[in-house]
Amino acid sequence: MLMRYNEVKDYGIAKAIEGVFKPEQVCLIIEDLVTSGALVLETAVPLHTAGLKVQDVVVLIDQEQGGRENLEENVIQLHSLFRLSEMVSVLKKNGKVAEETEGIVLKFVEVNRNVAAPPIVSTNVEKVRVKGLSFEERAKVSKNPTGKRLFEVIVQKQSNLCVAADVGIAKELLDIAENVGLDICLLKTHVDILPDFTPDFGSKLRSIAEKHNFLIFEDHKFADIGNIGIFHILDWADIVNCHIIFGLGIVDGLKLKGLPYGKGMLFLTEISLAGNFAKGDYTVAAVRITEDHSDFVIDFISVNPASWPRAPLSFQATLGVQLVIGNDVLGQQYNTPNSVIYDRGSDIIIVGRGIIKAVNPAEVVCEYRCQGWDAYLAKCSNSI
Ligand code: 5BU
Repeated sequence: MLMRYNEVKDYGIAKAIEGVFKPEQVCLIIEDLVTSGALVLETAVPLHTAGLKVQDVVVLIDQEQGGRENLEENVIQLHSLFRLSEMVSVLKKNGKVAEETEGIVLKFVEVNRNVAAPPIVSTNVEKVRVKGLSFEERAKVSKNPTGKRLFEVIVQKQSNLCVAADVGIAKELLDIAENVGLDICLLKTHVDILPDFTPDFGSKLRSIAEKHNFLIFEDHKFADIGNIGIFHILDWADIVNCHIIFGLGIVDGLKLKGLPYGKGMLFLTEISLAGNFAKGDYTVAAVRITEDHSDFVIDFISVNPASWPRAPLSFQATLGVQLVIGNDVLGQQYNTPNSVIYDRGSDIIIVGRGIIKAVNPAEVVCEYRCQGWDAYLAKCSNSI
């Protein structure tokens, strides 16, 4: 009997799966009910990654919202004791629920039958490693001008490293940009943490970016429609990001303002912080939307791209990277450059404190850059 936890805590067993097992053993998932199947797939991925074979799931009730079909696509068979529509009809026949209740439930089933297909989590691969597209190939197929430029810069500089410049003041950020600029393809900023922000910040950062040939990614996590705000982010940042918790208006809004200037977007599909809600149906919806905006959306911020069937074709940037695996007290979950790029199939590593809090950032940045690039080369030559 194994238990799967939603998040890995830094206390207790500190593992996603608790129990005694051997790789290659067959593991049956037991759930109370299934709707779209997203939760079962979320459970299946760490089990699969731990070497277990997941082929069947037993549930009490199938709510008939696409779960059976979605699981089948991922080679997992659903066995339900009851289907919701059958159950309500039996209850009605035996006088346990009113005809009206039966009608409401049957209507619910009918309306939601095809809800939310989440087949992005593939468990039917023997190994999660994927052979990635090369950056040269990505540059050729990218529909967004900034995306194309980013891939070209990566190739020219042989660097798939982005530094997250989370520092206290603007002057420090500009110093970091100078110090690490030669080794990076992208600099990530959080402009709203700079108490000394002045309107000339953008032009100063841009001139460093041009000198050292890197792009600027403002990790603002736009959410609401409305305008871009006091930082004039689209004047100086090449790439922005957003999530869609508040709906799709934000994608159209940013595209309207950014695309005429060739700007690009990295879409938040998964988050590296423990206990976040960017998973399951959210991730599915986010991936779908990006497909409709490929002129603007360069691709994704993600954590586990190897578990997506289309991972080899999509471009992924991943946060939560340090030279050793671990967590911080605020829930950041760290993986190494190799595990992020080679094992999980990401493309760019985004490193913050691992570099900027190092005694000598300029030295450490080389280590990350080499590890990230070597992992990329290994991934490209991967014959799996
Ligand atoms: P770190 O020092 O490498 O943990 O910095 C990570 C940075 O990335 C920090 O700016 C976070 O706000 C940011 N971040 C993240 O950690 N995880 C995510 O999924 C996203 C952003 Br999106």
